[in-house]
Amino acid sequence: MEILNRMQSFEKRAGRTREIHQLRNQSMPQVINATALLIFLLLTSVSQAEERPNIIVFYTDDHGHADLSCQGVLADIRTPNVDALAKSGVLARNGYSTAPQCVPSRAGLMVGKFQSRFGVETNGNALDGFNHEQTIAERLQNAGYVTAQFGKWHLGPTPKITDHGFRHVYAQNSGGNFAANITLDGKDQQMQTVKPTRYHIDGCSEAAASIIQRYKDKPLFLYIAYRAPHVPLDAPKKYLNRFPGKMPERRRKALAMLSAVDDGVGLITQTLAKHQLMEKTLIFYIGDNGAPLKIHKLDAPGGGPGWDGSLNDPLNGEKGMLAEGGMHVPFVVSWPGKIPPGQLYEHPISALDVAATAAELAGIDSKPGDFDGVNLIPFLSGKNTAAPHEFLTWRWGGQSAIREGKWKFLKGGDREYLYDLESDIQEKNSLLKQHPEIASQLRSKLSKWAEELRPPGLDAANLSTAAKKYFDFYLDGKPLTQTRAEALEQLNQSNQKRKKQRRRKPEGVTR
Ligand SMILES: [Ca+2]
Repeated sequence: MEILNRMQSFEKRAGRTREIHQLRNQSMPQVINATALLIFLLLTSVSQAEERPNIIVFYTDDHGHADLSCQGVLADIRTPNVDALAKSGVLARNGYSTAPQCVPSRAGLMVGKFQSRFGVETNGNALDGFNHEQTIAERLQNAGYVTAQFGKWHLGPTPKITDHGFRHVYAQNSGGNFAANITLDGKDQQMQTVKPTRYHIDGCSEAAASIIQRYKDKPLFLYIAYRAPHVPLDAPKKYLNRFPGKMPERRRKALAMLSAVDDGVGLITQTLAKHQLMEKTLIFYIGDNGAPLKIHKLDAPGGGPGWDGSLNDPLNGEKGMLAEGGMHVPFVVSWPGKIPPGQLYEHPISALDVAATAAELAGIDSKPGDFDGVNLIPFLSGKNTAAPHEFLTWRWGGQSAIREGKWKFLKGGDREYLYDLESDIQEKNSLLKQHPEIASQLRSKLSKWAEELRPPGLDAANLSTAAKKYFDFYLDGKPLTQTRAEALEQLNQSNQKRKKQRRRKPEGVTR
């Protein structure tokens, strides 16, 4: 009877009390048969629960495509722990974020739908649309996952992160005060403004490792969004000292911040390994958008906005553009035992795929229109060798783009470009005149998609002055209108203005 009672307690949770009740009123042979059936159901339920993996998303900020050592592009970057993650699974050669800017990119990732469907296309848009959407964290939380957010949010006030499906919050993206309802060692506290006691990247990693330790027996969803290497470039000596060579100071600082991120990835994977959780954990590592270079890559002293020291090589363009440099980002996926190791994956994939993949693995029912992405696991495991997407599409502030196979059609205001990315990943030679029919087909698919957005259409916004300058320089090969010295002077002036403003207005809880 004890086993029966235990089964009843388990099955009650699974909504099967009726079968147990019937079982109590049956004769012995029937009980044996029914018991065998229940034991089977019990075992399969347990195994289904066990099969639901932890899902961890590392999301870096303004992290250029070149800046993982496993990309093999530049020799100065060192990210051994992210390299090991890529080696254990997939390094995506064509991994994309949904926008060349923080807010829309994060909104798309969290909801799993292209963000202009709910009106969050650029940093300046109101977040009402986002606030009405269900995030993947909410869906996972409803499905029984323990959910936790670390680092940068940028989708509304940090104390409200819990309204978007995160039970635990350790929101820190600057040296200023931050909002947290857990301590560094993963214990609960009231949501409160907290003074930092660690470098923000280290604090996020430590808190995340504590949560893994605390919930080692439960399915977890961790969103670890380091504000790195986004400005202000604030790496402490410990990390700066790892890069002693001659180089621009902004480069050294970016390398140091990314080294702190890499240590964090190492701490998380070691914590998972310590509890034999690596094979039970799907990990994504994705950049939110390309590095800002501000054309000149000024090594300007005094911090402030400008080049963040990261690089998009060999891609053309930068943050704020739908050229490859703006949204073709570092993208790694690992799930030992489920995704074969050592893969370079060539088909284009998107940050939108994170939510669709997570929902499917968590057994969440979804309806058409819930997600724009796909479950990547059949593709990355090799079961399905087709391309995960027929095409990928973007729209951001007067720019729009579509990639289908090797072709990319890009539109900025009235300007149009067609690139063969297989032979021209640097987007140097537009083939619009040579292949007008391909451009026309892609334009028509892109237009059709854009009709579903809010507001609809390809020309819903104008190309900004800054973007016009970028298009002139990166895509149209026009000479620069501003010299390096003039750009430096302008940056220094804006830094001084910002410092004065900051003195007048002390920093509060980060947004
Ligand atoms: Ca960003």
